[in-house]
Amino acid sequence: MLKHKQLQDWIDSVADLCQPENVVICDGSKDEYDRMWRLLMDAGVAKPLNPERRPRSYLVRSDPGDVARVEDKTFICTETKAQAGPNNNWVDPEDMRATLKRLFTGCMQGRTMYVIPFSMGPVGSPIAHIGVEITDSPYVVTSMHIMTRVGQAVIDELGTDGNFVPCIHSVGRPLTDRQQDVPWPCNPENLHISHFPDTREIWSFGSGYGGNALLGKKCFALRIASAMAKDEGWLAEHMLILKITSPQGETRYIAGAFPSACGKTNLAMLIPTIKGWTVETVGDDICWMKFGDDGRLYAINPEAGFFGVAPGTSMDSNKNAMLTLSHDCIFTNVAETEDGDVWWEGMTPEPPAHLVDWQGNDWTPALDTPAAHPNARFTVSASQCPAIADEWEALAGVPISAILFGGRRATVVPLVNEARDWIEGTFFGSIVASEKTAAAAGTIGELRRDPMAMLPFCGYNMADYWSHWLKIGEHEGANLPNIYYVNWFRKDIDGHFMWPGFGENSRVLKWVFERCLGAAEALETPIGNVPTMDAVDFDDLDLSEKDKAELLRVDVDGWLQEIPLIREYYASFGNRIPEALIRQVDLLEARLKEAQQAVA
Ligand code: O2Y
Ligand code: MN
Repeated sequence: MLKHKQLQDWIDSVADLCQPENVVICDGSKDEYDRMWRLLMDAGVAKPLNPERRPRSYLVRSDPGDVARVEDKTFICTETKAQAGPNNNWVDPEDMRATLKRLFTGCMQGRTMYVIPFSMGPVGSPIAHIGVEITDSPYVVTSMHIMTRVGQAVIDELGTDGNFVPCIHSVGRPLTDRQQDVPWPCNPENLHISHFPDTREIWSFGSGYGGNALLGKKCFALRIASAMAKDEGWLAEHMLILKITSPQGETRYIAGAFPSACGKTNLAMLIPTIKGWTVETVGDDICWMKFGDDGRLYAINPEAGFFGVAPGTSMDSNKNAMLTLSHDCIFTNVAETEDGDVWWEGMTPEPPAHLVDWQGNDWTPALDTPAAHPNARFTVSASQCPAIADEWEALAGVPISAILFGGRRATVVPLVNEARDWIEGTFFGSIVASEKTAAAAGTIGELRRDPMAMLPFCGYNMADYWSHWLKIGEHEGANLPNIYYVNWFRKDIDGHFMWPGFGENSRVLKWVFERCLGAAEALETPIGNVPTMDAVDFDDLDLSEKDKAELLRVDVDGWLQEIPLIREYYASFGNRIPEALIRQVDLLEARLKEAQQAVA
């Protein structure tokens, strides 16, 4: 019996509904972790990797129909459709509750119901929040052990009446009449990832994979937390957090929002190519920021681990990640080598001659299917990262000096531009986009907007979220971070990337760092402050003067072509769009026209 009556009542009510064979309160111990792996190995879904190659690590193969988070089965259930906004799939809460009652009734029969008390953020941090996930998946228990802080300390922190976000998860495959289990039970036909932002609840049914099932991550730390943050005056963002240190030993913390699969983990673990500079990791995916007494925004990484995409990760693209993965790691849907290790596309220039692929079939390079699933993942404790910053678990968080927004833009957007103020920065964040289709010369490819990289993760109407950002800018006594729009993905007319990326991105971070210190040059332009050619450290880079100028050029005609697209995008949010953002478009257009006329 728990001391927290509301928690105990809730556990009892979920057990009544789901009818599990037994209930286990998780303690987060090593013993519990090992016990889960024994269950998963007995079920035939997990196997230990060669301990000489990858100590204490496991390979898991999911059902081929359950390999990624599923946006079209992700729902936001607010009282009105307008509260969820055009950025979300809305379902009336009453209707969703009826559906969930039907799905969850008896859904854990023949299974164990695990209750996982977890903290998002270091236990006791004023920026952290607590959740409790109920699940019938031992794989989820192991992953939550790594990705969050689980156990008695969390129950103690809750005391008798502390707040927690209830998160209910089932793979949706009851075992009735001693039915034989399958290795990876799931129920994709009835998938529902449902969020109730008003009551701060998450109900997930039918998937055992990643963002659908590890409910502390996208469901809590972004969708529910973004709604909490709006009501409470803080920010829950899809951002990495890094620490940068100059050769003089000065440090600054930078947060960065980039859409999924745009290299956030690589940037968070970057090894600078410029002499004397270091970058350390605080977080690679999610950032919670609250105001400190000094008016600055203090950030924590609410997660305790990394759940990264394996394909493309290599000693070249992310050495720190590769070293992090050398032991105590879960690999899901990667390929297996003959000596009991793992492999994925991009890990080495050439694939091994023979592998077992992510579905358990023999694989050779002659086949035209990938050996690892493109969304194959590693799950690993952040504490194992060689680049982890000492203060990554600081209870007070770290003060953020700069925020980066980035998308994948082959055209128009320069390497970096700085917002003149918070409002302009919010505007930049709101228009971030990636090009879906190739652009013809002088045109823009079809744009997929992903404002603040939050499109799949904002738990309410995106226009209200922008209003919230603007309100943060009005916080009394606020001493806000600078905001930057960055683009590593500019292409030349032959379609080649113009910027080398990876470790060379440290050159942009250096300019941002120096701007925060008031020590780097910039030109005022229609799109904010852009570095002068000399202000970016291009030393020893194989770039022509023409390339450098092009990377920093303000493409006045290109930006002017974007103005009607931005207006059209804003119009899709109707009259909820903040006036201040409409004004930003007008101001930008006026400045661009002035610049155009000055050239003519
Ligand atoms: O496909 C999934 O279930 C995971 S998605 C994910 C995982 C880690 C970090 N970011 C993401 C994302 O989609 O942004
Ligand atoms: Mn992400």
